Amino acid sequence: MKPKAKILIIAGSDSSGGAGIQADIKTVTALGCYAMTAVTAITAQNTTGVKSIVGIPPKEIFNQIFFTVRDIKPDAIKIGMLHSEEVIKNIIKSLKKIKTNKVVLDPVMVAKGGFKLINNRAIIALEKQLIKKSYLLTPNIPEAEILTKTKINTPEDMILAGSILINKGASNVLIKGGHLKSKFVRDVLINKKEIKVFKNKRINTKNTHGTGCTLSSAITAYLACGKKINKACELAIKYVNQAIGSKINYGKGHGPINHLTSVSLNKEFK
Ligand code: PXL
Repeated sequence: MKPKAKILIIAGSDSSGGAGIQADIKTVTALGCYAMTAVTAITAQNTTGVKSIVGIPPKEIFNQIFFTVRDIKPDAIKIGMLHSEEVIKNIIKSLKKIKTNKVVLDPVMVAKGGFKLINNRAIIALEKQLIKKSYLLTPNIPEAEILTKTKINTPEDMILAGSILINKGASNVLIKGGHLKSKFVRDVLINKKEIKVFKNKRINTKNTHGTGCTLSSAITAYLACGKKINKACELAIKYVNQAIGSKINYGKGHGPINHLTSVSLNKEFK
């Protein structure tokens, strides 16, 4: 097959391959699209935790974006880990050079083992300056709590937090419900017109490293292919659930999900 659409991914590297830009590239590819990248930071990590982080200089992040998109135009953009205020300022500057309003912002804050991936000034810059540039914001519950200064214990709390984030300027917000303890996972999509709840049975496994990165990249791929926001979220959630369910069980800690769940090889490559 030929790629259906072109995606620019702006995110951090996860050496273990389960989350971050590695998860993003795998997802975009496994869903039939072409992935371009701007690396924001490099983490050394495995499934048991993060060892260290090195930020890429903001000017170099800008250069990766600017030089890449000058040549190949992306149909949509996915933004993940942005560790500092300076990086966020450069991302905003670079977005002005790109003619797509399909920007999906995953406000990455903490890695699975609890390691902080963003500093406090960057959280403020993200909240005050970047949310309003995004077509879709995809926080999990702890991220939504920080961005809205509310406590989220129920789906109703998620809806309230979602509406606060819409008022901060995002066109759509998908709050991911995986952190609430319940038999069913409810992800809530909100915009100015409607509220949609995606309800799925929880899959019991410790191997959920990279689910957030994967979900936001999958939505970006579907949006780039022309799907409407509801359908893009529905299909992306289905992809992540299948990827979790296929249980590859790598590593001693929180292992990766199976990004290849959507792929089958042609006969000549077997
Ligand atoms: O899952 C959030 C995330 C995003 N980006 C990078 C990460 C992680 C989690 O570990 O390492 C680079």
